[in-house]
Amino acid sequence: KTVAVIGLGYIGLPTAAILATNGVNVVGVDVNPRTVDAVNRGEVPFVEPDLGGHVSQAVTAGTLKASAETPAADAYIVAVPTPFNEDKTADLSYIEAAGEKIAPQLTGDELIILESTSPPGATQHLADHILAARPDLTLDNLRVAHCPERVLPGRVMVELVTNDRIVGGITPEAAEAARDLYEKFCEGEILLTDAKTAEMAKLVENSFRDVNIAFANELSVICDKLGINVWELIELANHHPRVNILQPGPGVGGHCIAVDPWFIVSSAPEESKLIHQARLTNDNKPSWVIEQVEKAVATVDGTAKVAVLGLAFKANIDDLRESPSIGIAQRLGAEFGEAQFLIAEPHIEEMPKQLSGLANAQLVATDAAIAEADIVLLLVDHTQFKSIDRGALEGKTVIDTRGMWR
Ligand code: SAJ
Repeated sequence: KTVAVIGLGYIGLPTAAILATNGVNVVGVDVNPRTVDAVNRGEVPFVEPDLGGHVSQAVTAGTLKASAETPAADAYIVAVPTPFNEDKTADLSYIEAAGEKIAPQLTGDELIILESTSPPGATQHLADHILAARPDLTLDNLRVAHCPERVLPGRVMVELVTNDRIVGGITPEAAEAARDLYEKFCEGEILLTDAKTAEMAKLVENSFRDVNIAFANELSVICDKLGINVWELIELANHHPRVNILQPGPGVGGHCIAVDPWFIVSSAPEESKLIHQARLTNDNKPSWVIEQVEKAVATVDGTAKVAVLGLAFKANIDDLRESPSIGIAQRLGAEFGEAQFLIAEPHIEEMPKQLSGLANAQLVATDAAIAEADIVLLLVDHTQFKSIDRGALEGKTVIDTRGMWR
C-alpha cells in the first residue's frame, strides 16, 4: 500500500515521516524542487524537533521518497496551504490544484484525506472537483474525508502521536477508512464524524482561543483607562474556580488563530458577530501599542531611543511569520522617523527583510538595546527577557505588553 502526501510543509512532511517510520510506503509530493531534493537526501527544510531523525531514518529504510509528481497511490493526504483572499474568504486554489493532480491517477476505491484547515464545505468541494475531472467515478468509488491537524509547532512529532484526532467522512465508509490509516501512528482517540463537522471543529478550537484572547486584550485597554493593573486583576479573577482569563498581548500572531476565525465569519457573516469582533479587537491591539509608544516618545527631549524586545509571534520560538511584533516594529520605524529603534530578538541573527529598509532601526543585543534606550517596549515574553536585571530599566519608560515585569 502506498500513501501520497501532497504538500511537504509544516504538517505534510511530519505526517509523511511518521507514516513512513511506521512501515507505510510514502511518497511525499511538493511543487518546490528544493524541498523534494532535501527530503530525498534525508534532510528537513525547516526547524522542528525530532523531525530530522524521522525523515533520515525513513529515507534510509526506503519507505519515504519525495517527488514533484503525484503518483498513483492507495491513499492521498492533502496538506497544502489555505490562505485567505483580500475579502477574508478562503483561497481553495491549492486544494483544487491537488485534486486536479490526484484525479487522473484514480482507479476507484482510493482514500483521499484533506488535512488543510478549511472552511465548512471544502472537503465536499474537493470531492466535487475531482469528480468533475473524472465523470466516470462517483462517491461510491471514492472515500473522501477531512482530518484536521491540531499539532502545536515545536511539539509536532509528539502531538502527532499523542493528540486525539477528529476524522470526518463525506460518507461513513470514508471516515472508517481514514481511521484505519491514522491508527498506524496515532495513539490518541480517533473520533468519527461527518466532514463538515470535522472542518468546523478545527475552526472552532482556534476561534475559542481567539475570542478569549480578545477578551483579555479588551480588558487591558479598559484597565489602562481606569488606572488598574490588568495582570494583577486577571490573576485575582482567575482564583475563581470557574474563571480562566487568558493573557493580553500586543496582538495575535501565527498562521492559525488569526486566520481560522475568518473562515467561520465568511461562511456565516450575519451570525458570527462575536467571532468577527474578536478578530477586529485582536487586530487593533498593535495600533493601541503604537499609541503608547507615541505618548512616551513625546516626553523625550531630542532623539528618542526605543528598545524593541522580541519579534517572534510568541515566546521561545524563532517563527516571525504573521507576528504582530514585526508589524509594530515596521510601523514604528516608518511613522516615527525622528526616533531610533534598537531591536533585540535573541532567536535571530539578521534583521528580517520586512525591517531591513528602515534607516532608523537596527538589530542589537538585548542588554545593549536596554542600556541605550529611553523607552523599553517589550513585545514577546521570551524566557531570556524574564531574567533581565530590573536595575537596568530604572529611569526608563517601560511599555510591557506581556506583563512580564509587572
Ligand atoms: N496569545 C496571547 N495570549 C494568550 C495566548 C496566546 O496573546 O493568552 C497569542 C500568542 O502570543 C500568539 C497567538 O496568540 O501570538 C497564538 O499563539 P498560541 O500559542 O495560542 O497558538 P498557535 O498559533 O501556536 O497554535 C494554535 C494551537 N491551537 C490551540 O491551542 C487551540 C494549536 O494546537 C493548533 O494546532 C495551531 O494553532 C494550528 O495549527 O491551528
